[in-house]
Amino acid sequence: MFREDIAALSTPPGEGGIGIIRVSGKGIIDKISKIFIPFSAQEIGQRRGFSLNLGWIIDDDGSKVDEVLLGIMRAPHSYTGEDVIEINCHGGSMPIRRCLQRCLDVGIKLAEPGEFTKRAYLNGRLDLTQAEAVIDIIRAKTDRGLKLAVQQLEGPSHFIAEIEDQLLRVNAMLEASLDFPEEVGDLDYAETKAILLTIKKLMDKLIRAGQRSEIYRDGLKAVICGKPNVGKSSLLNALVKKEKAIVTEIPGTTRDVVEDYINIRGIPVRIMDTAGIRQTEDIVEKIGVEKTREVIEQADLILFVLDAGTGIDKEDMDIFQEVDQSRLIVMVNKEDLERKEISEEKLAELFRDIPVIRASVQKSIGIEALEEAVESRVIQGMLPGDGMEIMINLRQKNALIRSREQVESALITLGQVPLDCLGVDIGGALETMGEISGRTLKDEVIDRIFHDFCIGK
Ligand SMILES: Nc1nc2c(ncn2[C@@H]2O[C@H](COP(=O)(O)OP(=O)(O)OP(=O)(O)O)[C@@H](O)[C@H]2O)c(=O)[nH]1
Ligand SMILES: [Mg+2]
Repeated sequence: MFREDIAALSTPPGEGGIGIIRVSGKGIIDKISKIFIPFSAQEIGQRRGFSLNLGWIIDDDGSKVDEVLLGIMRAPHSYTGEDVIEINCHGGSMPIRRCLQRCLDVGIKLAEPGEFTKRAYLNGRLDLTQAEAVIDIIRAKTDRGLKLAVQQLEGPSHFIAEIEDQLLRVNAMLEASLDFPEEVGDLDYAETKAILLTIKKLMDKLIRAGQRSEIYRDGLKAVICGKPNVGKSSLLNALVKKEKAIVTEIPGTTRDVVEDYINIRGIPVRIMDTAGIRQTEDIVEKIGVEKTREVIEQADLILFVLDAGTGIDKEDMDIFQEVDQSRLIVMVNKEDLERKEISEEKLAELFRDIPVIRASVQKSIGIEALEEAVESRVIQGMLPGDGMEIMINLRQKNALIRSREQVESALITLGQVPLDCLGVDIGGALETMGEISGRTLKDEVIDRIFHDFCIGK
């Protein structure tokens, strides 16, 4: 298959120690030879295997553009599986731009986003789940997210392979009964059912792992809300460990949504402080309250702050009625005050089945308990322990859900419909599983997946 030679800047644009331009394709060594003069007497075309070559990128007229270090990785031992050259030039916008331009001058095309990784996939260096793991590694926001993505890179998830194996086994049993009924006899329904149930169980686990990975990949949106002056901004500052939001004793201080990223026990959390919700005639505050309602609507988690000093009043209860209680964590703040108005009985009565934390943000009490509550709230019922420490992305999860539907349909109709009807379900489930590794995916879909990558990757 003919593929053009491609080049792109693979390091972030802007100033840095070095900038790396990656070049891949069959003809690149000849082409780069025209614009590179090595310090050593040996031309790069004569270099075999892996080599590092110091020299100059030169202009048409032979003048020097930049001193560079050229890494050459010969096919097939490279990222893309083709000949790859990495030009390490000086990391400024001018040397990068000029060196890249020289590559284009000798007939190398600018790469599309993800094109290097796509070639690695097309050349069989990576399967689709591994290629997708590359994006997850680049975008990982916490240690835990990185660890899961790197695991995914190590090989096609053996759970997926296991499901495919089992489906193939059922398929083979089915076909044998259809084609050689005399020799094989009727399908062993009990065994088929047992295998299908095992498959379904494994799929359920993977889909749950998918929900967990979404959180590790995209982060969790958490909103701090409550009536004015309860200590919402103080809580934000305590969580992000800096004076991010303005704190005053005047109710109605915060108007805009103030947000930051934090890492709560490996879970990336986008935490948002909001204007206190109350009836107000102040135009600016009113807009703030509207904004608060919007972000609460989209939040995965709501931290509802109460004030031990004022007790629970109608304002608090109005907010409580308004928000989705299944996403709630209650925090009773200002527990350091002499006058404490909120009793244990009252909390138990009002917030049944909702985690409640007593805290004093000012005295740094309760922050750890809050983090613990966030963690257990998020991964409730889907914590590892089921051996599913893997990354499943949305595309893979959706394929699994569709495949599971076909397995379920096979389970329901098993023994009630002719065997070839059952074959349709099993075949369908197999085909859908193939989408995960890319085995049965259409080219347009594959193109779309790689377009999510950044340029130079
Ligand atoms: N005693 C005590 N005071 C606190 C505590 N946390 C916050 N405060 C005080 O409560 C007041 C309000 O704090 P903020 O963090 O601005 O409250 P807020 O909920 O963001 O207020 P608005 O933005 O006006 O809605 C400030 O004077 C804080 O110093 C606490 O744990 N104990
Ligand atoms: Mg505030």
